[in-house]
Amino acid sequence: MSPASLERPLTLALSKGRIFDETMPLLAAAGIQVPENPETSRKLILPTSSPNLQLIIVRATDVPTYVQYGAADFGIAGKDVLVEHAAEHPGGLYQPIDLNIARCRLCVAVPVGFDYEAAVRQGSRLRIATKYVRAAREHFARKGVYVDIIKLYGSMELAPLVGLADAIVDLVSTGSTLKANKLVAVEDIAEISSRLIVNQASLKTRASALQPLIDAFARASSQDE
Ligand code: PRT
Ligand code: MG
Repeated sequence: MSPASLERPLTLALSKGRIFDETMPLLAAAGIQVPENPETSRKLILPTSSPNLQLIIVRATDVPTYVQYGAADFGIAGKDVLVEHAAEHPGGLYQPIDLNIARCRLCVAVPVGFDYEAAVRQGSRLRIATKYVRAAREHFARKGVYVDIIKLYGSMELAPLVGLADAIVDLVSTGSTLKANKLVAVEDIAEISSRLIVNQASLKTRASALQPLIDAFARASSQDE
C-alpha cells in the first residue's frame, strides 16, 4: 500500500564493460541516465537519474546469482553465462526478453593446421579447454565425439598453444583474438546475446515498477534488429 516513492529502488545487476556499455542506450530509451561510469568509479552501487532505479556492478558470471536470490530485482547476462548457471541452479529465473546486445558466437577453435574434421572422423579423443563446460559437453555428446573437458577461467586461447588442449570452446566476436593466436574457428555451437533476467518474486511484488522498464527495454532492443 506504500506509495512508490517510499519503496526501495529497483536494483538492476550489470557487469561492467560491454554489457554496461550496451545497456546504456536501453536505459536512455526508458528515459534513464547513469551519471557515473563503473570503469572510473569504484562504487559498486550506482544511482541513476531515476530515484526508483539503482544499478549494482558485479562480475558477469555473478549476475544470475544476485537476481536468483533477490539481491537484485533484475539483471542482464549473456546466454553463455545463463546456460552454465542453469546447470548448477535449475529454475528460478524468468527470462522475458532477448535484448540482442553483446552478441557473439560460441565456437570450437583449433590451431591453424590442425585437421579437426579428420580427428572427429577418426574418433580421436579430444582435449577441450573451456570456461563453458556444460555447453561444450552437450555439443560433443550430440556429435558423438569423446572429449576430456579441461575447465579454465580465462585466456582459453593459450591452452592449445602450450599443449594443454587440442581445441577450445570460446566466444568469438570480431575473430581478432583467435587470429592473433593462430587459431581458427572450425564449428559454431550457438549464437549468443544478452538476456534480461528477472527475479520471480520481484516480478509478482514489484510488477508496477518493473513492467514499464521491461516494456521499454523490449521496445528499444527490437528497434535495432
Ligand atoms: O572479462 P571478465 O573475466 O571480467 O568477465 P567476462 O568475460 O565474463 O565478462 P565480459 O564483460 O568480457 O563479457 C560479458 C558477456 O559479453 C559474455 O558473457 C558474453 O555473453 C558477451 N560477449 C560478447 C563476449 C564477447 N562478445 C567476447 N568477444 N564475452 C567475451 N568475449 C571474449 C572472448 O571470450 C574472447 O576472449 O573476447 C575474446 C574474443 O573477442 P574477439 O572480438 O577477438 O573475437
Ligand atoms: Mg571477458
